[in-house]
Amino acid sequence: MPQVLQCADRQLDLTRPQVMGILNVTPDSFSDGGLFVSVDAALIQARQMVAEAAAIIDVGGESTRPGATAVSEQEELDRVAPVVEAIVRELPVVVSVDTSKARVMSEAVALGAGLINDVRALRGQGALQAASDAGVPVCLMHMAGDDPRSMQKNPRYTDVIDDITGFLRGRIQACEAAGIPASRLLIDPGFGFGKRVADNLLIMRRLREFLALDKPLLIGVSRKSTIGAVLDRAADERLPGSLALATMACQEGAHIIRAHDVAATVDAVKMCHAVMTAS
Ligand code: 9MG
Repeated sequence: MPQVLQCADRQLDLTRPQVMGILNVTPDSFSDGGLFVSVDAALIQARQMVAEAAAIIDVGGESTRPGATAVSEQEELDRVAPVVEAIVRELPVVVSVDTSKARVMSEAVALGAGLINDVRALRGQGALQAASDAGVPVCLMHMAGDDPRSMQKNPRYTDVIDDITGFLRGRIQACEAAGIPASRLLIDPGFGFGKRVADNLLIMRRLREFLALDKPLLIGVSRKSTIGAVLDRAADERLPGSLALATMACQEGAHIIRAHDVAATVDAVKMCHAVMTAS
C-alpha cells in the first residue's frame, strides 16, 4: 500500500488518518443542500475546511441521497467545474470530484482535480476509460445496485462483509484490466448505500477486514441516517454520533474519513491516531 498518494500535482500523506471535507454544490443534498451552490459560497466553505486541516475537498454536483433527482451531465459539469477550478487555483489541497459521469471526471481532472470519488465504482458508461485516461487515483465505493434512488429498496446480503469485499475485488480487477494501476485505487464499503442499519453497524465493527484488499480505506459516515436511527437524532444533531464512528473507523485502520464537520473530525482522528501510535 502506498504511504503517499500522488493526486495530480499534490500529495496525500497516508501514514496518518486524513479528513476529506464534503462540499456539495447541489440544491438537494440531505444535510447541506443549497448552501454552497454559488462559486463564491463554495470557495468560502472550502477555505474554511482547509483552515480546519481537511486534506481533501470532495466536490459533488449530484446528490446521492435516496430519492434525489438525477441531473444531466451538462448541469453537473456547470455546477462542479468552476468550483474545482477555483479551489485548485487558490488552495493547497487535494481536490476530489464526486461523480459517476465519465465527462465530469475527465473535465474536472483537466481543471486540476487530483482524485475521482465514484459511488458507482466506475460502472457508468465510459467511466473506466475516463478514469484510466485521467491518471489520478480513484475511490471505488460499494453500493447495492447502481442507483442511489432505489438502493434502499430491500437490500439483502448473504454476508455483508464478504459480499462487499467480493464486489470491491471485482471492481479492482476491472480497473486493472482497463489499465488503472493498482497503486491508484482506494476502496470504500459504502456505509449507508443500500444497507440496513444492522448492515452499517456490522461494517463498522468489522471495518478492518477490508484492509485485506491492501488498498487505502476511505469511509463516509457523517450525519448519516443510521446515526439518526440508533440515536433518534435529526441530521443537524448527529455530530457526536458521527465523531464516535469516525474515531472507530480510525481505530479500525481507515485512512480517510469523509466528513461535513471538518474541525471536529480532525480533532477526533488526531486524538485517535495519537493513542494508536503511543509507545
Ligand atoms: C458521495 N458520497 C456520499 N457518501 C459517501 C461515502 O460514504 N463514501 C464515498 N466515497 N462517497 C460518498
